[in-house]
Amino acid sequence: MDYEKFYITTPIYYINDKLHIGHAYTTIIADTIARWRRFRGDDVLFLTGTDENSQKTVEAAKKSGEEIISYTDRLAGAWETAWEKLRISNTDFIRTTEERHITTVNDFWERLRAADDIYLGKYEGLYCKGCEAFKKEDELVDECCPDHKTVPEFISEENYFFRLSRYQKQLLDFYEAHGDFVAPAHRFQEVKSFVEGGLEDISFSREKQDWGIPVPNDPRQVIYVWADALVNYVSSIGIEGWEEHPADIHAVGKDILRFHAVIWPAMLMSAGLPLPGQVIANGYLTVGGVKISKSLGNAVDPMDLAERYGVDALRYFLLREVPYGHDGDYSEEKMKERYNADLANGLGNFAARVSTLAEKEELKALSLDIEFENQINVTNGVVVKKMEELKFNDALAAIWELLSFGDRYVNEKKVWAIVDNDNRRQAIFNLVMLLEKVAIILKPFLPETSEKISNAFQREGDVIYVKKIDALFPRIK
Ligand code: ME8
Repeated sequence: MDYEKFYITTPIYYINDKLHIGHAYTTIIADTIARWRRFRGDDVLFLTGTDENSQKTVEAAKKSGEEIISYTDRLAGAWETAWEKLRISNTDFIRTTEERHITTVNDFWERLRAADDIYLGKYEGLYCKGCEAFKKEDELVDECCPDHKTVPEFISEENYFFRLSRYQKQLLDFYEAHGDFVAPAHRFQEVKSFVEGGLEDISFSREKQDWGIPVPNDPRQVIYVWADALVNYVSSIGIEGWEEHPADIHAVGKDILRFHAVIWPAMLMSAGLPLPGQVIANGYLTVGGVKISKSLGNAVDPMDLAERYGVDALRYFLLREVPYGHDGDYSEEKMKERYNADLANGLGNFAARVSTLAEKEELKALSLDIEFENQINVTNGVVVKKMEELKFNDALAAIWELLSFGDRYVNEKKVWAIVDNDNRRQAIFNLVMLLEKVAIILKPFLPETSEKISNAFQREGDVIYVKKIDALFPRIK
């Protein structure tokens, strides 16, 4: 078969706590794209994992009174299980404490050093532990990190630096030549302005830390979280694998876009390795306008939502409710509203209606009425285009328009009451084909539901049997 390789990644997440809906959001976006690509025939590598070499891990282990190794094993296991429960279709799960990663980080460091891009210097400045990042005064609000609402710590130490400043022109040229390197476009603009403003060399190691990957040939220092974490994308497939086919898409949140769109490409340039195809950044999920975060204590548990509404309902809500790249506010009322209106009344009701009509008939394959054929083609075209534009919400809206078209047809034709056998069968055949098409195209978005609907269809020769599809999404009060 003639398929193409496609490689997509999520951020590797910190393990100082269990996951919340913000992490699930980015991972579900990446999963939808991964499934979409498979659906279109690509051979997909999909990587997620855990970022363990952080002071956050040390503190969290201490807090829970565990040895750090057993703590990291337990938490990484919990994240992996959570992704399984959410039906995430990742093909690899990387932990930064794994040997394959440590080896790659060492090789990578060697390459940067050989390019004369690593030097020892003195760092003085403010550090936010929540972000694991150095902050400038003008990034603070009331002297606090705007994301973590904590006062950063003043640090003065000897560090290894990365000559990021050297890459300003190369980065700008690269952005110029790759007009969709960052999506959505407004985020790319932010990245370009930042780089145009000038780049300073950045600290790539930390002193006096007892947890993390030691700097090669200088065990007094550990490699700074980001210089370590970003390399995970290469560790999964090896340097040779990356040279052959680098990541096509890094899916991240806007908080870490600069690391991925500025520092990471510069590191790859320095290492003489190819650059990823695209970095896509989602906005923040908020509650009452405030970013959901572990440290702010306003986390929403996606596992609880998946339990109560179903995994597909959670996926549907996140993909449909929030235009990609923008912030979106979460509330249980909105979740329930979407669920009842679009899933219980919309898709669920339509599937029940059509399958009820169809189960009483012996349906021979007919040719589809032209208006159905047209409508289905239009939907297909819109979905393909919207997926290219990362407008998941519009792609879903288009599928729901197709459902409404089908619903209107049932009502207007009063299909259940058509007396003429041929006419009735033709009408029902149209509807069955439409429902089957919906099930197929929903596969990347709502994998479980798609499967449930498809399983209700059975073909024997040119006869199609349809089983009744009972409440896919029972109404929730
Ligand atoms: O930053 N809304 O890990 P992290 C939307 N280890 N997305 C959110 C979100 C929210 N409220 N909160 C978190 C790290 N996210 C590093 C990454 S990658 C080489 C290293 C998502 O556990 C979003 O994707 O803090 C964000 O970028 C990521 O979780 C941060 O996860």
